[in-house]
Amino acid sequence: IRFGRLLLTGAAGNLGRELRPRLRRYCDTLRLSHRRDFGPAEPGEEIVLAHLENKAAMLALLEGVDAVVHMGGVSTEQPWQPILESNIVGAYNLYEAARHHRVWRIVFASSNHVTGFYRQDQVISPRDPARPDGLYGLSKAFGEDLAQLYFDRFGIETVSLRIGSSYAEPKDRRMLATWLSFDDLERLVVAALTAPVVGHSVIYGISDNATTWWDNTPARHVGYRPQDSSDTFRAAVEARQPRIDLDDPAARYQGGAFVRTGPFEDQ
Ligand code: 15L
Repeated sequence: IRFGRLLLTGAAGNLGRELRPRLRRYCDTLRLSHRRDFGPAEPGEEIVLAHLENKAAMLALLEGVDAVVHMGGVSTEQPWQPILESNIVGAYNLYEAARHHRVWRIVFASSNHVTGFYRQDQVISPRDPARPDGLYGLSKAFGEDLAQLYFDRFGIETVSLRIGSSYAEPKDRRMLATWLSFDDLERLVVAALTAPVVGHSVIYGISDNATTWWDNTPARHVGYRPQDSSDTFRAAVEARQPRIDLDDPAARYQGGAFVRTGPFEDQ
């Protein structure tokens, strides 16, 4: 499948930068958006800057778009105000604009922090209830609920990707379970864009790691087949981090350090 115009939000972010050259191969025009200037467009690209909380700007951003890969928004635990603006109001503005312009599919960068308060000795699936580990995870849970509402009411399809840890390499022991390689990120996004019927589907974004807390069986219809594994890095990671402190909640819960970081004033 090749798209006419694909929109990538958060194009200058960590994962946006990885997806930018990769997604160009799947469309005639890749529209790139971010809240701040990030340089010129390359051939086959167009740049439209927009703040997610600006409804008029979001309406203009989605005009003429076939599908959206929404990587934009706050991506770590932050104070309430930026989360409210980018991830709550911003997600609403995006779906309202999609409804207005009849955009048929959105790939939503959700996060494993929607379920960060499950323990690391539990294997859960996208069907288990949310257990956000902070305001950031909570805002992503809102985004997923929004996606469900816009499918049920308006038929706009979404695949919510509960991305684990997408970096060049796993950095610590937790990431042996949560790691998603950049090549697998591309496979995941392309599967989410091209699967014939998704309704609103939720899938964890992980490579084919031996250790895993997430069972993606309910999302097999998305057709994502990871080809990389954190196991390649296991020996090096374990040598670097020989011991884990089980008194530290970051070592017990799936959300890692997110379960004890946050804007709560008394912390
Ligand atoms: C996330 O949601 C963050 O965007 C990213 O910075 C990582 O920390 C990741 O989760 C993770 O859980 O490792």
